[in-house]
Amino acid sequence: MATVRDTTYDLLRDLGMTTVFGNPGSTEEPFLAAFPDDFEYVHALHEASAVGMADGYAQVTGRPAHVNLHTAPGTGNAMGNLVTAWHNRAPLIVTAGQQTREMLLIEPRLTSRRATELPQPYVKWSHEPARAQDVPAALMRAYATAVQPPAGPVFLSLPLDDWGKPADPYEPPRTVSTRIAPDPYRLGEFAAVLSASRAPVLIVGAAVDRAGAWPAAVALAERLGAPVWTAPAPERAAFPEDHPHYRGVLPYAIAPLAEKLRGHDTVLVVGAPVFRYYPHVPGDHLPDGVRLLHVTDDPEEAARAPVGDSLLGDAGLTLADLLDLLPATDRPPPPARPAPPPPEDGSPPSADALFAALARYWPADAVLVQESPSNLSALRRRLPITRPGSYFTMASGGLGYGLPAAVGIALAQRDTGRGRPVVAVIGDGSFHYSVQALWTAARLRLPLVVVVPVNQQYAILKAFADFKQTPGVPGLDLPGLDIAALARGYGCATATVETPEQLGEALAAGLRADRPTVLPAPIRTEVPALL
Ligand SMILES: Cc1ncc(C[n+]2csc(CCOP(=O)(O)OP(=O)(O)O)c2C)c(N)n1
Repeated sequence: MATVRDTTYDLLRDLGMTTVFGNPGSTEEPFLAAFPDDFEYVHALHEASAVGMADGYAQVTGRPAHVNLHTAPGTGNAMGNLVTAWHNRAPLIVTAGQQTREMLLIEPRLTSRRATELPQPYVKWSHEPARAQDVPAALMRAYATAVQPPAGPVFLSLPLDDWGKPADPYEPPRTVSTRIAPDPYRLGEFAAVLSASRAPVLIVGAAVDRAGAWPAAVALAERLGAPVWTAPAPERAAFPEDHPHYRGVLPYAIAPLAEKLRGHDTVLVVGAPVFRYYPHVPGDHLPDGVRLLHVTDDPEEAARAPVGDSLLGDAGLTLADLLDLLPATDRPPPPARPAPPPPEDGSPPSADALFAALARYWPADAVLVQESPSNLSALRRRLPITRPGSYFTMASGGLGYGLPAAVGIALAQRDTGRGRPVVAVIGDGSFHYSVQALWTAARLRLPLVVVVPVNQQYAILKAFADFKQTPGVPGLDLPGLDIAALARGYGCATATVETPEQLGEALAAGLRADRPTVLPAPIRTEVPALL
């Protein structure tokens, strides 16, 4: 007779979820026992890394990823990157072990108390099945919940004695839709506002990339003759950043953002929150008389926008529909952006000079993973993203995502056969939050290159302290860290990049290697302004 375990593996197989990211414990062993040959267990040394890898993997494969965690402590360790997965809209099925049902009443060691509350509010659904026989159907419901818009993580707490119980008859997978088409009447209203607009501007966000809708965004911008901005702090790039209409990433504060929109009468935001602000710089959200139209597939995101009218819809479907409805205009295209001046020389180099070199040696099809807070604007200025699916970072503000995400992204590049090179730029502070992901990359022999700009400080926090005029904050310096030794300890190749020119050779060698390479690059320590 089939057990709950047999039926669950059959369902996982039929759902195409044969990769499990995790870190095992005794509460998971009955599930993992006799692990099937056609499944792959991606062993992370810490749960934050398991979740970050699964998130990157899910985003690149475009399919949900399974993470298996150890009861309460494992779920706790995973929480930071679960927050990120929620904001990233990453469809993760997170399962965690639970103590034996028969003993739960007396709360033995490794009981997860109120297990379903633990990951809240950063999962779309959290459940501990009432009966062992419900585990496969709960998994199906978890899957259906994770992939429907807005996609995101779900959580199942699974008692360890459930796996050997007799199963109900196997139910093959159900399917659900993953895109919301916009209401045609309201879409018509949006199109009418845009066609009557004197000076429209388009603001795009990560959902445009998730929807594979770069061509539609470009076509709409050209149809409208509109300049294009990326919404603040984007987790993915959504528009070719070398396109003549492209203006850059909007600032993440209320007043400076509104200032950039001055002169326009209509703002169309597609696939981003309105807006992802960070420091509080009070002011009007929009210049006087500006009308904002917001397209999102998330009713909560629509509800919490401080200004504007919203239309619920998938970014790609809505852009395509708007294109059908909007006539050509004779509005001249906006003037092209001036190229940045060459970076200044110096030793150690500035972040700007380092990234100018990175751009020179950048393989055209490479994917950038970014977690380098104070150097972000220099990186984005020097290294424009010109192809879809080429830029990933966290939408949450939580560190410890970039390094494991890069491992998951590199694995997905290999598993999907796309084989695009993956380069991560990770600050010397950010490097430590999920550093053990390097070991998994080494075990998997992934040719991932990690460039670490070494400024020996939390520069962004110094910038924030300057901005808020809060001097004397402790814990903002990072002396005495040996990045190369850590990289070697986890099985990576490493070489210090002393001058920007050395980056070319080091990068090419790393991308040819059969293991990850970490490239610490000392940079100047001046603190860039927050805004
Ligand atoms: C999990 C987590 N802990 C702490 C912080 C606060 N924090 C934000 S940026 C930062 C420093 C990042 O340092 P580094 O990677 O060296 O980048 P730099 O600012 O120097 O460019 C810290 C500690 C955070 N965002 N997330």
